Amino acid sequence: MNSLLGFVLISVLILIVIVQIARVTELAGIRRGDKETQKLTNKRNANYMMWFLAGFMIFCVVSALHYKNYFLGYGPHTAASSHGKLIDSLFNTTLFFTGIVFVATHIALFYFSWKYKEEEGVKAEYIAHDTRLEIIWTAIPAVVMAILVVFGLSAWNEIMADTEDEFIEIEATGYQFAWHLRYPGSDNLLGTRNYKMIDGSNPIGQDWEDIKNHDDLHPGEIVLPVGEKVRVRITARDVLHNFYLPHFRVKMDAVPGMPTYFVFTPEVTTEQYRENLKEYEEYQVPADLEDPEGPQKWEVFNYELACAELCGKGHFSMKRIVKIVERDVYDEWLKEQQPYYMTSIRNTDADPFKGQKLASDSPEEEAPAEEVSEDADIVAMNAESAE
Ligand SMILES: [Cu+2]
Repeated sequence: MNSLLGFVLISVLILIVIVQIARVTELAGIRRGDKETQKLTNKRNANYMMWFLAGFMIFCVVSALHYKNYFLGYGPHTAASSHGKLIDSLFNTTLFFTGIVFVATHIALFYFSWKYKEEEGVKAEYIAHDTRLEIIWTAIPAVVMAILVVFGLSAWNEIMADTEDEFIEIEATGYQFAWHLRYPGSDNLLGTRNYKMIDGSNPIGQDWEDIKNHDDLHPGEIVLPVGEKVRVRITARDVLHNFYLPHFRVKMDAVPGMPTYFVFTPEVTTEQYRENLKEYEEYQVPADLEDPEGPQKWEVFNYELACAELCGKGHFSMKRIVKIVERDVYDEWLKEQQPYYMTSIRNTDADPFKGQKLASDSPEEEAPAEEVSEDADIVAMNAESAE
């Protein structure tokens, strides 16, 4: 942070010095009233344009090459989901065409400033209209854009198609400022919600009359098995948020009152991703610079869920860890999670079934009763209804 500040300060100072020198030179020229000085300045400025062009182009290429292993889509950061590869290739196609335009227009911009600098006796030509030119600079971008749109649309339709196959459904609700995550529990069904029911003990407005809600889990992180299709239901509680899993190329707006979704299949476990990072120098450095003996960057890598919609001053804090694991580890983890209803709602005033027996809240395959809750009454009840 300090070195960055120093760099910015020095850059500003150098800029001020250059501007001051230029002003002094200019003033000296005006005092002399010299036409030659004017000519010289024009020439010098034109040459600066060419130097800037060369420097700028070299800077772009060198910095891109230097940082390529940090970019999504390059080096170790190839997509960790099956559809992500399609997005990456689409991105590279777009980059190819826009790259050509970027280089060509910048060369033209600075070259023309050099070539058409003021010269004595030369007057600029005035062209009001040129049909051929108009056709060329309309047709070429139109064709290129059409190609990109066609590719993009077909990829969009492929990626956004909802799934008929078997999938794991989870839910993410964005709010200022965090994600509330929900897993369907042992019945594999997410219970109904109603925003009017949101209160201190019911953060996403689950309807406790709906028994599908009784086994729903509220974990603090996303854990998913590798190679299995996941459908994420995405909603928001207050303002626009955006469900963004950069490493999986998953990105979808979270809109209050309008549920959206995204279907994807993670293909690389967190462990494998770390192993891939290990191969690259950039990640073989200490994760914490203050602790050179500590773990290296690749060792502490974690996938993350971010909010990609600037949603307020706590926007940055919406990060959540995402873990992709083998199926058995996932099953283990699932077993450890406790239904929110059982731990926080059951037999409180918010529970519509307070004091009543529930046959449905303990299906046979559910974890042993003592793991579900410490509450002795519930344990007894569960044992009863399981018979
Ligand atoms: Cu947000």
